[in-house]
Amino acid sequence: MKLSAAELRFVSLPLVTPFRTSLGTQAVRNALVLRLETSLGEGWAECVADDEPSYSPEYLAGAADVIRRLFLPKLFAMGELDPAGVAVALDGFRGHPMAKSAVETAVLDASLRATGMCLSTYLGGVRRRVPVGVSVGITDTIDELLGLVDRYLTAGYLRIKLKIEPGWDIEPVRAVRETFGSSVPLTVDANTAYRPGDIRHLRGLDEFGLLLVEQPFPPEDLHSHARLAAAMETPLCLDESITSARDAATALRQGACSVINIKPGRVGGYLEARRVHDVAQAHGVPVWCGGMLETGLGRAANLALASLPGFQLPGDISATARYYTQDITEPFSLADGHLEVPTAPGIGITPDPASLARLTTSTEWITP
Ligand code: SMG
Ligand code: MG
Repeated sequence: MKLSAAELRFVSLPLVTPFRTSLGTQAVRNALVLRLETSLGEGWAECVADDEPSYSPEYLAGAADVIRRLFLPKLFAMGELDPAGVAVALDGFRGHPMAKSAVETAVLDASLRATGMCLSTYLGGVRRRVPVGVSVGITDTIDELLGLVDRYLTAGYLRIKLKIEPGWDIEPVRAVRETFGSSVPLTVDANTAYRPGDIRHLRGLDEFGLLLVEQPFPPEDLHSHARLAAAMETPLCLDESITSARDAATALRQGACSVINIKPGRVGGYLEARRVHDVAQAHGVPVWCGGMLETGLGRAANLALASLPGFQLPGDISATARYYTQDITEPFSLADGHLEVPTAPGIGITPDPASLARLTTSTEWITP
């Protein structure tokens, strides 16, 4: 397969309601859509970086720059392009896993489309539909939070994740438990908002029977995660800290987590995501698929990933309506708390041309 041209497109999707986390509040999802033209046909992917480097060091304009100026020229120069060769070709460039993931996924999509295989089959998926949860942002009041949780439980979501931060942790969790009972699968995600001195406070979450506590401390601080994991009964899950299968092995060896949130963008692509899954499987540790408010392109590919056997907890792969009234692809909807794994070749979906055009803010065409 040979790469002949690439289209880089910025799209802007208004959120149905602003999404607040310990990192800030987001009202619009701007994303980068990549379309590659190859000798075997086209391939699509999105880059999940945000506008600003707050969740991770990557940001959209930077991702577009590194793809346009460094990654694509490398791939144009390759005689034979194949999915596994992308990471090897880009290995000399440090970091930028979300940008690398977008490029690799688009190559993978083109290659699988050409052979007629869907991503789930390629990765080793074993499920046709996957259980999904919903991530609930920080709200102004507890009442508002309870209203949202009620709505999502009624919609059928199989797990509720509450975003927490110092000052918004024990009380909202207690209110949700008191209102909806102890049987609702419940987790919390701090997006690195706590410090080592908060270990005693965080142990206060143990009384609520949470499935897991996600990423309380900064990404580099495996030591504090290991201390908390030893001090707490609730399983500890890492998100931001895990940027590769090697990181996963290190974190598990250090006892820094007993569950892993896998996001393909954060680890450099679906192939590395599968390796993270495999490392966790080898340790008997469950994984689940995280979310980055993906458009339908990323949502489709994440469903394929979540069909692998080690994905034992509901993912942050909510129905399209959780975030968007209008997406660039046809929407994914919830049935019985599950989303269906796409079975069409490649990532299994392409943008709807009219919706894509309507939501596009700029387009760039790149040739060798
Ligand atoms: O796509 O449903 C989704 C978002 C799920 O909470 C979610 N993602 O840390 O897990 C996480 C966050 C990262 C994005 S918000 C900064
Ligand atoms: Mg998280």
